[in-house]
Amino acid sequence: MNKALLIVDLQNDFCSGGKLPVPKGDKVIEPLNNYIQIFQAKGLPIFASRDWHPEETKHFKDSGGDWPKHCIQHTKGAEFHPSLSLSESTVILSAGMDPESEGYSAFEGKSQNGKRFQEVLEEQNIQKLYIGGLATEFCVKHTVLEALKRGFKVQLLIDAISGIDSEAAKKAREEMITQGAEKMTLDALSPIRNLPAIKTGKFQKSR
Ligand code: VGL
Repeated sequence: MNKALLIVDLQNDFCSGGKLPVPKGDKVIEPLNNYIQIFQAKGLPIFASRDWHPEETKHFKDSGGDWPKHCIQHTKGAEFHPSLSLSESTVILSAGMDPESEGYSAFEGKSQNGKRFQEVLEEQNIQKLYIGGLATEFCVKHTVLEALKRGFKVQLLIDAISGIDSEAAKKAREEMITQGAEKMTLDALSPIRNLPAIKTGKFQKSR
């Protein structure tokens, strides 16, 4: 089964100092960088979705929506967080471009060359997605549920997601699991990474 990593909306506006900061949002960057490293080492594809809104959309408060303006195309706030170590080969999916849609799901996203996410996944015969990012109860949830609905297997990276509201995030997590997502952590994916490094001196002494 072909696997891929999908990082959802790790953008400046959802991190501290941004327009719609997710509390503890920055904390998922380090584990995500570890997942990136693992997938890169195995030569597996990595996708990063981004909220990519026009100046005006029904998603924003000033047009009757729920949210302050955030992740406006080509602004600093819409850039991926500088500490996220995405490589050149990462496929970027831009979502939320339709002013008539909330655009929460990465499946509404399109790659740089205009292909729908579903199309890109089919081309590479990817059937299993490892999903982490922000925010648990919005873009992560909508993306995970949509992936399951479309028949993909989903591994939810529970050590690399964070929500805006902790109760809502907890509920969203439960819903994703009930619908068929499996919980995944760094330790479970790559236990070998967490072994303490061998200290040569000690090693020599104990022989
Ligand atoms: C998101 C709230 C508003 C998300 C996007 O990326 O989860 N949340 N827009």
